[in-house]
Amino acid sequence: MVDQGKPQGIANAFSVDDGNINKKQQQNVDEREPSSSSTKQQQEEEQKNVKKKEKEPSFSSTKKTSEGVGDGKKKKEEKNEKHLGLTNKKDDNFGEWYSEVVVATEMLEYNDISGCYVLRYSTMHIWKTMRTFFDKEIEKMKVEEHYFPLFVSGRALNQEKVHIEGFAPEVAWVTKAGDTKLESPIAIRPTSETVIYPYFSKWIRSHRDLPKKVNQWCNVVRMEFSHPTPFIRSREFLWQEGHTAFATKEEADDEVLEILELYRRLYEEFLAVPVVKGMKSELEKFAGALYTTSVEAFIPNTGRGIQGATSHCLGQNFAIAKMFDISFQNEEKEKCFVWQNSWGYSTRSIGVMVMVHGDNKGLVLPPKVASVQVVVIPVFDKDADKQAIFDACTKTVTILKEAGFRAEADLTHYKPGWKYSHWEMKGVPVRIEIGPKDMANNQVRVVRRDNSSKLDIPTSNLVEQVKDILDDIQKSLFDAAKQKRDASIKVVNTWEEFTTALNQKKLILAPWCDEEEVEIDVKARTKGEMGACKTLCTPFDQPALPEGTLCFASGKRAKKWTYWGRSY
Ligand code: 87F
Repeated sequence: MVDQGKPQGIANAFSVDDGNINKKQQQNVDEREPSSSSTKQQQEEEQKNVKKKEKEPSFSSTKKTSEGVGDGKKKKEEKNEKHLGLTNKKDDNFGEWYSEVVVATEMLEYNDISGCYVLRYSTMHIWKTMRTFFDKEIEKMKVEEHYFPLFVSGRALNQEKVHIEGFAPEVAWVTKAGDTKLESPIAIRPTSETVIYPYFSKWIRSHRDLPKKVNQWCNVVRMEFSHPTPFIRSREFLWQEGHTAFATKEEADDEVLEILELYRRLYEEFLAVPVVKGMKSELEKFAGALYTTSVEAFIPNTGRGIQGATSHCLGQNFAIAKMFDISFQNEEKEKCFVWQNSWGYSTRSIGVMVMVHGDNKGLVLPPKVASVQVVVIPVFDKDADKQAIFDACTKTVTILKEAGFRAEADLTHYKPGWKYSHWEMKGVPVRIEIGPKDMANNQVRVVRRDNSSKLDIPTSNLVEQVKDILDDIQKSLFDAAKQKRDASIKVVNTWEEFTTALNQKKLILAPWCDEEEVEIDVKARTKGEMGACKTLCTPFDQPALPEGTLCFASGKRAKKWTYWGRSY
Protein backbone atom coordinates (compact mmCIF):
# COMPACT_ATOMS: atom_id res chain seq x y z
CA MET A 1 0.00 0.00 0.00
CA VAL A 2 0.93 3.62 -0.10
CA ASP A 3 2.04 3.95 3.48
CA GLN A 4 5.58 4.97 4.21
CA GLY A 5 6.29 2.12 6.53
CA LYS A 6 4.81 1.66 9.93
CA PRO A 7 4.41 4.75 12.05
CA GLN A 8 7.09 4.74 14.65
CA GLY A 9 7.41 6.25 18.03
CA ILE A 10 3.83 7.22 18.60
CA ALA A 11 4.05 5.98 22.14
CA ASN A 12 2.39 9.14 23.29
CA ALA A 13 -0.02 10.51 20.76
CA PHE A 14 -0.34 13.68 22.76
CA SER A 15 3.28 14.61 22.40
CA VAL A 16 4.36 16.90 19.60
CA ASP A 17 7.80 15.35 19.59
CA ASP A 18 7.74 12.28 17.39
CA GLY A 19 11.28 12.39 16.15
CA ASN A 20 11.94 9.02 14.55
CA ILE A 21 13.52 8.61 11.18
CA ASN A 22 11.52 6.20 9.12
CA LYS A 23 13.92 3.72 7.49
CA LYS A 24 11.84 3.30 4.38
CA GLN A 25 11.64 7.03 3.95
CA GLN A 26 15.40 7.18 3.89
CA GLN A 27 15.45 4.56 1.18
CA ASN A 28 12.95 6.50 -0.82
CA VAL A 29 14.96 9.63 -0.55
CA ASP A 30 17.92 7.80 -2.01
CA GLU A 31 15.88 6.68 -4.99
CA ARG A 32 14.85 10.08 -6.17
CA GLU A 33 16.94 10.59 -9.30
CA PRO A 34 15.51 11.86 -12.56
CA SER A 35 14.76 9.30 -15.24
CA SER A 36 15.60 8.81 -18.83
CA SER A 37 15.31 6.46 -21.68
CA SER A 38 19.07 6.81 -21.75
CA THR A 39 21.68 5.65 -24.19
CA LYS A 40 23.74 2.52 -23.53
CA GLN A 41 26.77 4.58 -22.69
CA GLN A 42 24.77 6.64 -20.26
CA GLN A 43 23.35 3.52 -18.68
CA GLU A 44 26.84 2.17 -18.13
CA GLU A 45 27.77 5.46 -16.52
CA GLU A 46 24.77 5.09 -14.30
CA GLN A 47 25.69 1.56 -13.29
CA LYS A 48 29.12 2.82 -12.34
CA ASN A 49 27.58 5.60 -10.36
CA VAL A 50 25.28 3.21 -8.55
CA LYS A 51 28.20 0.91 -7.69
CA LYS A 52 30.21 3.91 -6.54
CA LYS A 53 27.34 5.14 -4.50
CA GLU A 54 26.86 1.79 -2.80
CA LYS A 55 30.38 2.12 -1.41
CA GLU A 56 29.88 5.67 -0.26
CA PRO A 57 28.20 6.49 3.01
CA SER A 58 24.64 7.33 2.10
CA PHE A 59 23.35 10.73 3.04
CA SER A 60 19.70 11.22 3.44
CA SER A 61 18.10 14.60 3.17
CA THR A 62 15.62 13.35 5.74
CA LYS A 63 18.36 13.77 8.30
CA LYS A 64 18.46 16.94 10.25
CA THR A 65 22.12 17.48 9.43
CA SER A 66 23.31 20.05 6.95
CA GLU A 67 24.91 17.33 4.83
CA GLY A 68 21.99 16.88 2.47
CA VAL A 69 21.74 20.59 1.87
CA GLY A 70 25.28 21.84 1.88
CA ASP A 71 27.47 19.19 0.30
CA GLY A 72 27.96 21.22 -2.78
CA LYS A 73 27.89 21.18 -6.51
CA LYS A 74 29.84 17.99 -7.07
CA LYS A 75 27.29 15.74 -5.48
CA LYS A 76 24.49 17.49 -7.34
CA GLU A 77 26.17 16.98 -10.69
CA GLU A 78 26.87 13.37 -9.93
CA LYS A 79 23.17 12.96 -9.24
CA ASN A 80 22.21 14.67 -12.43
CA GLU A 81 24.29 12.28 -14.48
CA LYS A 82 22.17 9.44 -13.21
CA HIS A 83 18.71 8.91 -14.52
CA LEU A 84 17.45 5.55 -13.60
CA GLY A 85 13.76 6.19 -14.20
CA LEU A 86 11.11 5.00 -11.81
CA THR A 87 11.87 1.63 -10.32
CA ASN A 88 8.22 0.88 -9.63
CA LYS A 89 5.36 0.43 -12.09
CA LYS A 90 1.98 1.96 -11.44
CA ASP A 91 0.04 -1.22 -12.17
CA ASP A 92 2.46 -3.59 -10.44
CA ASN A 93 3.09 -1.99 -7.08
CA PHE A 94 1.02 1.12 -6.86
CA GLY A 95 1.95 2.13 -3.31
CA GLU A 96 5.66 2.09 -3.97
CA TRP A 97 5.15 3.76 -7.33
CA TYR A 98 3.28 6.62 -5.65
CA SER A 99 5.84 7.08 -2.87
CA GLU A 100 8.59 7.11 -5.46
CA VAL A 101 6.90 9.40 -7.95
CA VAL A 102 6.14 12.26 -5.57
CA VAL A 103 9.79 12.49 -4.54
CA ALA A 104 11.41 11.75 -7.92
CA THR A 105 9.36 14.48 -9.58
CA GLU A 106 10.45 16.98 -6.94
CA MET A 107 6.96 17.59 -5.65
CA LEU A 108 7.79 16.67 -2.11
CA GLU A 109 10.49 15.50 0.30
CA TYR A 110 10.16 13.23 3.27
CA ASN A 111 11.03 14.43 6.71
CA ASP A 112 12.40 12.72 9.80
CA ILE A 113 9.00 13.08 11.43
CA SER A 114 6.76 10.43 9.99
CA GLY A 115 3.77 11.87 8.15
CA CYS A 116 5.35 15.30 7.65
CA TYR A 117 6.55 16.43 4.23
CA VAL A 118 8.29 19.31 2.51
CA LEU A 119 6.04 20.65 -0.24
CA ARG A 120 8.27 21.82 -3.08
CA TYR A 121 7.80 24.40 -5.79
CA SER A 122 5.75 22.38 -8.27
CA THR A 123 3.35 21.39 -5.50
CA MET A 124 3.08 24.91 -4.16
CA HIS A 125 2.45 26.22 -7.65
CA ILE A 126 -0.53 23.88 -7.98
CA TRP A 127 -1.78 24.89 -4.54
CA LYS A 128 -1.37 28.59 -5.33
CA THR A 129 -3.28 28.23 -8.60
CA MET A 130 -6.20 26.58 -6.85
CA ARG A 131 -6.08 29.09 -4.03
CA THR A 132 -6.17 32.01 -6.45
CA PHE A 133 -9.25 30.61 -8.21
CA PHE A 134 -11.05 29.77 -4.98
CA ASP A 135 -10.26 33.14 -3.38
CA LYS A 136 -11.63 34.97 -6.39
CA GLU A 137 -14.83 32.95 -6.31
CA ILE A 138 -15.49 33.24 -2.58
CA GLU A 139 -14.71 36.93 -2.70
CA LYS A 140 -17.69 37.24 -5.06
CA MET A 141 -19.69 35.53 -2.33
CA LYS A 142 -18.48 38.18 0.12
CA VAL A 143 -16.43 35.75 2.17
CA GLU A 144 -13.78 37.66 4.11
CA GLU A 145 -10.25 36.36 4.60
CA HIS A 146 -9.09 36.09 8.22
CA TYR A 147 -6.29 34.47 10.13
CA PHE A 148 -6.80 32.86 13.52
CA PRO A 149 -4.13 31.54 15.92
CA LEU A 150 -2.50 28.15 15.54
CA PHE A 151 -2.86 27.36 19.24
CA VAL A 152 -6.07 26.40 20.97
CA SER A 153 -6.39 26.45 24.72
CA GLY A 154 -7.49 23.19 26.28
CA ARG A 155 -10.49 25.01 27.70
CA ALA A 156 -11.61 26.27 24.27
CA LEU A 157 -11.04 22.89 22.65
CA ASN A 158 -13.17 21.14 25.22
CA GLN A 159 -15.93 23.69 24.90
CA GLU A 160 -17.61 21.47 22.39
CA LYS A 161 -16.78 17.98 23.53
CA VAL A 162 -19.39 16.26 21.40
CA HIS A 163 -17.77 16.91 18.06
CA ILE A 164 -14.21 16.61 19.29
CA GLU A 165 -14.75 13.32 21.15
CA GLY A 166 -13.91 10.84 18.41
CA PHE A 167 -10.98 12.97 17.26
CA ALA A 168 -9.25 13.43 20.63
CA PRO A 169 -6.41 10.94 19.95
CA GLU A 170 -5.42 12.97 16.90
CA VAL A 171 -4.92 16.25 18.74
CA ALA A 172 -1.29 17.35 19.29
CA TRP A 173 -0.49 19.18 22.50
CA VAL A 174 2.33 21.49 23.52
CA THR A 175 3.22 20.71 27.10
CA LYS A 176 6.51 22.56 27.60
CA ALA A 177 8.17 25.87 26.78
CA GLY A 178 11.87 25.03 26.81
CA ASP A 179 12.25 23.03 30.00
CA THR A 180 9.36 24.65 31.74
CA LYS A 181 6.21 22.65 31.96
CA LEU A 182 3.20 24.66 30.88
CA GLU A 183 0.54 25.18 33.49
CA SER A 184 -2.10 24.17 30.99
CA PRO A 185 -1.18 22.30 27.83
CA ILE A 186 -1.98 24.08 24.56
CA ALA A 187 -3.43 22.22 21.59
CA ILE A 188 -2.39 22.76 17.97
CA ARG A 189 -5.44 23.31 15.77
CA PRO A 190 -6.72 20.18 14.06
CA THR A 191 -9.51 22.41 12.69
CA SER A 192 -10.56 25.83 13.97
CA GLU A 193 -14.19 25.72 15.13
CA THR A 194 -13.18 26.18 18.76
CA VAL A 195 -10.88 29.07 17.87
CA ILE A 196 -13.27 30.90 15.59
CA TYR A 197 -16.71 30.46 17.11
CA PRO A 198 -16.06 32.42 20.33
CA TYR A 199 -15.35 35.39 18.03
CA PHE A 200 -18.54 34.71 16.08
CA SER A 201 -20.34 34.90 19.41
CA LYS A 202 -18.70 38.30 20.04
CA TRP A 203 -19.03 39.72 16.52
CA ILE A 204 -22.61 38.67 15.83
CA ARG A 205 -25.16 40.69 17.81
CA SER A 206 -27.80 41.91 15.45
CA HIS A 207 -29.39 40.72 12.22
CA ARG A 208 -27.30 43.48 10.62
CA ASP A 209 -24.14 41.47 11.43
CA LEU A 210 -25.37 38.62 9.25
CA PRO A 211 -24.41 36.85 7.15
CA LYS A 212 -20.91 36.50 8.60
CA LYS A 213 -18.56 34.68 6.27
CA VAL A 214 -14.91 34.01 7.03
CA ASN A 215 -12.27 31.87 5.40
CA GLN A 216 -8.73 31.14 6.41
CA TRP A 217 -5.87 29.44 4.59
CA CYS A 218 -3.69 27.66 7.08
CA ASN A 219 -2.00 24.48 8.21
CA VAL A 220 -3.62 22.04 10.59
CA VAL A 221 -2.12 19.17 12.56
CA ARG A 222 -3.68 15.78 13.14
CA MET A 223 -1.56 13.05 14.69
CA GLU A 224 -2.51 10.26 12.31
CA PHE A 225 -1.52 6.84 13.61
CA SER A 226 -1.60 4.69 10.56
CA HIS A 227 -0.30 4.72 7.02
CA PRO A 228 0.93 8.24 6.56
CA THR A 229 0.78 8.84 2.82
CA PRO A 230 2.16 11.96 1.10
CA PHE A 231 -0.64 14.48 0.49
CA ILE A 232 -3.33 11.89 1.18
CA ARG A 233 -2.85 11.34 4.89
CA SER A 234 -0.28 13.56 6.53
CA ARG A 235 0.09 14.83 10.05
CA GLU A 236 0.28 18.42 8.96
CA PHE A 237 -1.48 19.66 5.87
CA LEU A 238 -2.57 22.88 4.22
CA TRP A 239 -6.21 23.69 3.69
CA GLN A 240 -8.77 26.40 3.61
CA GLU A 241 -11.50 26.34 6.19
CA GLY A 242 -14.58 28.43 5.66
CA HIS A 243 -16.94 29.23 8.51
CA THR A 244 -20.17 31.09 7.92
CA ALA A 245 -23.28 32.13 9.83
CA PHE A 246 -26.72 33.06 8.51
CA ALA A 247 -30.06 34.21 9.83
CA THR A 248 -31.93 31.48 7.96
CA LYS A 249 -31.50 27.83 7.10
CA GLU A 250 -32.34 28.51 3.45
CA GLU A 251 -29.33 30.80 3.05
CA ALA A 252 -27.09 28.21 4.72
CA ASP A 253 -28.44 25.41 2.50
CA ASP A 254 -27.77 27.44 -0.64
CA GLU A 255 -24.21 28.19 0.37
CA VAL A 256 -23.40 24.54 1.12
CA LEU A 257 -24.09 23.69 -2.50
CA GLU A 258 -22.47 26.79 -3.92
CA ILE A 259 -19.21 25.88 -2.19
CA LEU A 260 -19.53 22.22 -3.18
CA GLU A 261 -19.76 23.33 -6.81
CA LEU A 262 -16.50 25.27 -6.40
CA TYR A 263 -14.87 22.12 -5.03
CA ARG A 264 -16.15 20.16 -8.03
CA ARG A 265 -14.65 22.77 -10.31
CA LEU A 266 -11.28 22.65 -8.52
CA TYR A 267 -11.12 18.90 -9.05
CA GLU A 268 -12.61 18.69 -12.51
CA GLU A 269 -11.51 21.94 -14.19
CA PHE A 270 -8.10 22.34 -12.57
CA LEU A 271 -6.90 18.88 -11.55
CA ALA A 272 -8.87 17.11 -14.33
CA VAL A 273 -10.13 14.59 -11.77
CA PRO A 274 -13.80 13.54 -12.01
CA VAL A 275 -15.76 13.66 -8.76
CA VAL A 276 -19.24 12.77 -7.56
CA LYS A 277 -21.20 15.33 -5.58
CA GLY A 278 -23.38 13.89 -2.88
CA MET A 279 -24.62 13.58 0.67
CA LYS A 280 -22.75 11.73 3.41
CA SER A 281 -24.69 9.15 5.40
CA GLU A 282 -25.60 9.85 9.03
CA LEU A 283 -22.75 7.56 10.06
CA GLU A 284 -20.14 9.19 7.84
CA LYS A 285 -21.13 12.84 8.24
CA PHE A 286 -19.17 15.20 10.50
CA ALA A 287 -20.56 14.58 13.99
CA GLY A 288 -21.09 18.29 14.56
CA ALA A 289 -23.08 18.77 11.37
CA LEU A 290 -26.76 18.72 10.54
CA TYR A 291 -25.69 17.23 7.23
CA THR A 292 -22.45 16.86 5.28
CA THR A 293 -22.01 17.06 1.53
CA SER A 294 -18.84 16.04 -0.24
CA VAL A 295 -17.10 15.54 -3.54
CA GLU A 296 -15.81 11.97 -3.86
CA ALA A 297 -13.00 10.88 -6.16
CA PHE A 298 -11.95 7.34 -7.01
CA ILE A 299 -8.52 5.75 -7.44
CA PRO A 300 -8.93 2.91 -9.98
CA ASN A 301 -5.58 1.27 -9.15
CA THR A 302 -6.54 0.57 -5.55
CA GLY A 303 -10.30 0.52 -6.03
CA ARG A 304 -10.65 3.05 -3.23
CA GLY A 305 -12.87 6.05 -2.95
CA ILE A 306 -11.45 9.22 -1.49
CA GLN A 307 -13.30 12.12 0.05
CA GLY A 308 -12.13 15.14 -1.90
CA ALA A 309 -13.61 17.98 0.15
CA THR A 310 -16.57 18.58 2.44
CA SER A 311 -19.19 21.27 2.78
CA HIS A 312 -21.24 21.00 5.96
CA CYS A 313 -24.43 22.57 7.15
CA LEU A 314 -23.92 22.73 10.90
CA GLY A 315 -27.49 23.78 11.54
CA GLN A 316 -27.69 25.42 14.96
CA ASN A 317 -25.58 22.74 16.66
CA PHE A 318 -22.67 25.06 17.44
CA ALA A 319 -24.72 28.20 17.86
CA ILE A 320 -26.93 27.07 20.73
CA ALA A 321 -26.36 28.62 24.14
CA LYS A 322 -24.93 25.37 25.53
CA MET A 323 -22.16 25.58 22.94
CA PHE A 324 -20.87 28.93 21.67
CA ASP A 325 -24.01 30.99 22.04
CA ILE A 326 -23.91 32.59 18.61
CA SER A 327 -27.13 34.56 18.54
CA PHE A 328 -28.62 37.73 17.14
CA GLN A 329 -31.60 39.94 17.64
CA ASN A 330 -33.98 39.79 14.74
CA GLU A 331 -35.97 42.79 13.54
CA GLU A 332 -38.64 41.96 16.11
CA LYS A 333 -35.94 42.12 18.79
CA GLU A 334 -36.20 38.41 19.52
CA LYS A 335 -33.09 36.33 20.33
CA CYS A 336 -32.36 33.82 17.53
CA PHE A 337 -29.53 31.40 16.99
CA VAL A 338 -27.62 31.54 13.73
CA TRP A 339 -27.47 28.81 11.11
CA GLN A 340 -23.88 27.85 10.36
CA ASN A 341 -21.83 26.14 7.68
CA SER A 342 -18.23 25.06 7.42
CA TRP A 343 -16.29 23.81 4.43
CA GLY A 344 -12.76 22.62 3.73
CA TYR A 345 -10.47 21.72 0.84
CA SER A 346 -6.90 20.53 1.36
CA THR A 347 -3.58 19.57 -0.24
CA ARG A 348 -4.92 15.99 -0.25
CA SER A 349 -6.39 16.93 -3.64
CA ILE A 350 -2.89 17.12 -5.11
CA GLY A 351 -2.20 13.51 -4.14
CA VAL A 352 -5.45 12.44 -5.79
CA MET A 353 -4.32 14.17 -8.99
CA VAL A 354 -0.94 12.37 -8.92
CA MET A 355 -2.62 9.00 -8.35
CA VAL A 356 -5.17 9.51 -11.11
CA HIS A 357 -2.96 10.88 -13.91
CA GLY A 358 0.56 9.64 -13.16
CA ASP A 359 2.08 6.83 -15.24
CA ASN A 360 5.21 4.69 -15.42
CA LYS A 361 7.23 7.64 -16.67
CA GLY A 362 6.20 9.81 -13.73
CA LEU A 363 3.84 12.69 -13.23
CA VAL A 364 1.30 13.87 -15.79
CA LEU A 365 0.27 17.42 -14.96
CA PRO A 366 -2.89 19.11 -16.18
CA PRO A 367 -1.73 22.27 -18.03
CA LYS A 368 -3.87 24.57 -15.89
CA VAL A 369 -1.87 23.78 -12.77
CA ALA A 370 1.56 22.90 -14.19
CA SER A 371 4.32 25.28 -13.06
CA VAL A 372 6.01 24.60 -16.41
CA GLN A 373 3.53 24.06 -19.25
CA VAL A 374 6.00 23.93 -22.11
CA VAL A 375 9.65 22.94 -22.10
CA VAL A 376 11.74 23.80 -25.16
CA ILE A 377 14.66 21.51 -25.95
CA PRO A 378 17.37 22.07 -28.59
CA VAL A 379 18.24 19.04 -30.72
CA PHE A 380 21.40 19.05 -32.83
CA ASP A 381 24.30 17.00 -34.12
CA LYS A 382 27.89 18.17 -34.24
CA ASP A 383 27.53 19.84 -37.66
CA ALA A 384 24.61 22.01 -36.61
CA ASP A 385 24.72 25.70 -35.83
CA LYS A 386 24.27 25.20 -32.11
CA GLN A 387 24.03 28.90 -31.29
CA ALA A 388 21.31 29.49 -33.88
CA ILE A 389 19.28 26.60 -32.42
CA PHE A 390 19.79 27.88 -28.87
CA ASP A 391 18.63 31.32 -30.00
CA ALA A 392 15.55 29.82 -31.62
CA CYS A 393 14.75 28.01 -28.35
CA THR A 394 15.15 31.19 -26.33
CA LYS A 395 13.03 33.13 -28.78
CA THR A 396 10.32 30.47 -28.68
CA VAL A 397 10.22 30.68 -24.89
CA THR A 398 10.03 34.48 -25.03
CA ILE A 399 7.11 34.37 -27.45
CA LEU A 400 5.27 31.79 -25.35
CA LYS A 401 5.89 33.69 -22.13
CA GLU A 402 4.68 36.94 -23.68
CA ALA A 403 1.51 35.10 -24.70
CA GLY A 404 1.02 34.13 -21.03
CA PHE A 405 2.27 30.54 -21.02
CA ARG A 406 4.66 29.15 -18.46
CA ALA A 407 7.54 28.09 -20.70
CA GLU A 408 11.17 27.24 -20.12
CA ALA A 409 14.13 26.24 -22.31
CA ASP A 410 16.47 23.47 -21.20
CA LEU A 411 19.83 24.58 -22.58
CA THR A 412 21.90 22.44 -20.23
CA HIS A 413 24.61 20.14 -21.60
CA TYR A 414 22.65 16.91 -21.14
CA LYS A 415 21.65 14.85 -24.14
CA PRO A 416 18.17 15.42 -25.60
CA GLY A 417 17.05 11.89 -24.60
CA TRP A 418 17.96 12.58 -21.01
CA LYS A 419 16.12 15.88 -21.07
CA TYR A 420 13.01 14.31 -22.62
CA SER A 421 12.81 11.76 -19.85
CA HIS A 422 13.57 14.29 -17.16
CA TRP A 423 10.76 16.63 -18.18
CA GLU A 424 8.41 13.76 -18.89
CA MET A 425 8.96 12.54 -15.38
CA LYS A 426 8.15 15.97 -14.04
CA GLY A 427 4.87 15.83 -15.95
CA VAL A 428 5.37 18.89 -18.15
CA PRO A 429 2.38 18.79 -20.55
CA VAL A 430 4.16 19.86 -23.75
CA ARG A 431 7.70 19.49 -25.03
CA ILE A 432 8.90 21.50 -27.99
CA GLU A 433 11.93 20.21 -29.87
CA ILE A 434 13.88 22.49 -32.19
CA GLY A 435 16.52 21.03 -34.50
CA PRO A 436 18.20 21.96 -37.80
CA LYS A 437 15.32 20.57 -39.88
CA ASP A 438 12.77 22.55 -37.89
CA MET A 439 14.87 25.70 -38.32
CA ALA A 440 15.02 25.16 -42.09
CA ASN A 441 11.25 24.65 -42.27
CA ASN A 442 10.29 27.45 -39.87
CA GLN A 443 8.56 24.95 -37.64
CA VAL A 444 8.85 23.35 -34.22
CA ARG A 445 8.02 19.84 -33.13
CA VAL A 446 5.46 19.53 -30.35
CA VAL A 447 5.25 16.37 -28.24
CA ARG A 448 2.38 15.80 -25.82
CA ARG A 449 3.06 14.26 -22.40
CA ASP A 450 -0.36 12.67 -22.10
CA ASN A 451 -0.38 10.57 -25.29
CA SER A 452 3.17 11.01 -26.73
CA SER A 453 1.72 12.28 -30.02
CA LYS A 454 3.99 14.46 -32.15
CA LEU A 455 3.01 17.38 -34.31
CA ASP A 456 5.08 19.82 -36.40
CA ILE A 457 3.69 23.31 -36.22
CA PRO A 458 4.75 26.43 -38.16
CA THR A 459 6.43 29.04 -35.97
CA SER A 460 4.05 31.63 -37.41
CA ASN A 461 1.20 29.83 -35.69
CA LEU A 462 3.02 28.88 -32.49
CA VAL A 463 0.92 30.66 -29.88
CA GLU A 464 -2.48 29.66 -31.26
CA GLN A 465 -1.56 26.02 -31.70
CA VAL A 466 0.17 25.68 -28.34
CA LYS A 467 -2.94 27.13 -26.72
CA ASP A 468 -5.18 24.63 -28.53
CA ILE A 469 -2.91 21.74 -27.62
CA LEU A 470 -2.76 22.68 -23.94
CA ASP A 471 -6.54 23.08 -23.85
CA ASP A 472 -6.90 19.71 -25.51
CA ILE A 473 -4.55 18.04 -23.04
CA GLN A 474 -6.52 19.48 -20.14
CA LYS A 475 -9.73 18.10 -21.63
CA SER A 476 -8.24 14.74 -22.66
CA LEU A 477 -6.87 14.13 -19.18
CA PHE A 478 -10.28 14.69 -17.69
CA ASP A 479 -12.03 12.58 -20.32
CA ALA A 480 -9.58 9.70 -19.90
CA ALA A 481 -9.87 9.81 -16.11
CA LYS A 482 -13.65 9.95 -16.32
CA GLN A 483 -13.79 7.04 -18.72
CA LYS A 484 -11.63 5.00 -16.36
CA ARG A 485 -13.66 6.02 -13.32
CA ASP A 486 -16.95 5.25 -15.08
CA ALA A 487 -15.64 1.87 -16.22
CA SER A 488 -14.99 1.11 -12.54
CA ILE A 489 -18.57 1.82 -11.48
CA LYS A 490 -20.58 -1.32 -10.90
CA VAL A 491 -24.30 -1.21 -10.25
CA VAL A 492 -25.29 -4.06 -7.96
CA ASN A 493 -28.59 -5.30 -6.56
CA THR A 494 -27.67 -8.24 -4.36
CA TRP A 495 -25.16 -8.99 -1.62
CA GLU A 496 -23.43 -11.51 -3.85
CA GLU A 497 -23.00 -9.00 -6.67
CA PHE A 498 -21.79 -6.52 -4.10
CA THR A 499 -19.00 -8.72 -2.67
CA THR A 500 -17.90 -9.75 -6.16
CA ALA A 501 -17.68 -6.11 -7.24
CA LEU A 502 -15.79 -5.21 -4.06
CA ASN A 503 -13.20 -7.89 -4.77
CA GLN A 504 -12.87 -6.51 -8.30
CA LYS A 505 -11.98 -3.08 -6.86
CA LYS A 506 -15.14 -1.50 -8.19
CA LEU A 507 -16.86 1.69 -7.18
CA ILE A 508 -20.21 0.26 -6.19
CA LEU A 509 -23.58 1.90 -6.71
CA ALA A 510 -26.25 0.06 -4.79
CA PRO A 511 -29.88 0.55 -3.74
CA TRP A 512 -29.93 1.05 0.03
CA CYS A 513 -32.56 1.22 2.74
CA ASP A 514 -30.65 4.11 4.38
CA GLU A 515 -30.62 2.46 7.81
CA GLU A 516 -27.64 3.03 10.05
CA GLU A 517 -27.62 -0.49 11.49
CA VAL A 518 -27.42 -1.91 7.97
CA GLU A 519 -24.45 0.32 7.17
CA ILE A 520 -22.72 -0.76 10.38
CA ASP A 521 -23.47 -4.37 9.48
CA VAL A 522 -22.00 -3.97 5.97
CA LYS A 523 -18.86 -2.50 7.51
CA ALA A 524 -18.57 -5.42 9.92
CA ARG A 525 -19.20 -8.02 7.21
CA THR A 526 -16.57 -6.57 4.87
CA LYS A 527 -13.95 -5.92 7.51
CA GLY A 528 -10.68 -7.54 6.52
CA GLU A 529 -7.09 -6.87 5.66
CA MET A 530 -8.06 -4.30 3.05
CA GLY A 531 -10.28 -2.31 5.40
CA ALA A 532 -14.04 -2.22 5.62
CA CYS A 533 -16.35 -1.07 2.88
CA LYS A 534 -18.47 1.95 3.72
CA THR A 535 -20.78 4.45 2.12
CA LEU A 536 -18.94 7.13 0.15
CA CYS A 537 -21.92 9.31 -0.64
CA THR A 538 -25.46 9.34 -1.92
CA PRO A 539 -25.09 11.11 -5.26
CA PHE A 540 -27.31 14.12 -5.86
CA ASP A 541 -27.65 12.84 -9.38
CA GLN A 542 -29.88 9.82 -8.59
CA PRO A 543 -30.70 7.18 -11.18
CA ALA A 544 -34.34 6.11 -11.27
CA LEU A 545 -35.28 3.79 -8.40
CA PRO A 546 -38.10 1.56 -9.64
CA GLU A 547 -40.93 0.84 -7.20
CA GLY A 548 -40.19 -2.34 -5.29
CA THR A 549 -36.37 -2.13 -5.52
CA LEU A 550 -34.84 -3.81 -2.49
CA CYS A 551 -31.78 -2.88 -0.42
CA PHE A 552 -28.76 -4.94 -1.53
CA ALA A 553 -27.79 -5.62 2.07
CA SER A 554 -30.98 -5.87 4.14
CA GLY A 555 -33.61 -6.85 1.57
CA LYS A 556 -35.80 -4.04 2.90
CA ARG A 557 -37.35 -1.42 0.65
CA ALA A 558 -34.56 0.67 -0.92
CA LYS A 559 -34.80 4.42 -0.49
CA LYS A 560 -31.85 5.64 -2.57
CA TRP A 561 -28.85 4.78 -4.69
CA THR A 562 -25.62 5.12 -2.72
CA TYR A 563 -21.95 4.73 -3.61
CA TRP A 564 -20.05 2.18 -1.52
CA GLY A 565 -16.40 1.27 -1.48
CA ARG A 566 -13.22 0.93 0.48
CA SER A 567 -11.72 4.32 1.01
CA TYR A 568 -8.68 6.31 2.04
C1 87F B 1 -9.30 15.86 14.15
C2 87F B 1 -9.04 16.27 15.44
C3 87F B 1 -9.90 17.11 16.09
C4 87F B 1 -11.78 16.36 11.61
C5 87F B 1 -10.42 16.32 13.50
O1 87F B 1 -14.58 19.37 7.61
C6 87F B 1 -11.04 17.57 15.47
C7 87F B 1 -11.31 17.17 14.17
O2 87F B 1 -13.31 18.36 13.97
C8 87F B 1 -12.49 17.61 13.45
N1 87F B 1 -10.69 15.92 12.23
N2 87F B 1 -12.67 17.19 12.20
C9 87F B 1 -13.83 17.62 11.43
C10 87F B 1 -13.58 18.91 10.70
C11 87F B 1 -14.85 19.56 10.37
C12 87F B 1 -14.79 20.81 9.47
N3 87F B 1 -13.97 21.86 9.97
C13 87F B 1 -13.86 23.04 9.14
C14 87F B 1 -14.49 20.50 8.05
C15 87F B 1 -14.25 21.63 7.13
C16 87F B 1 -13.49 22.76 7.72
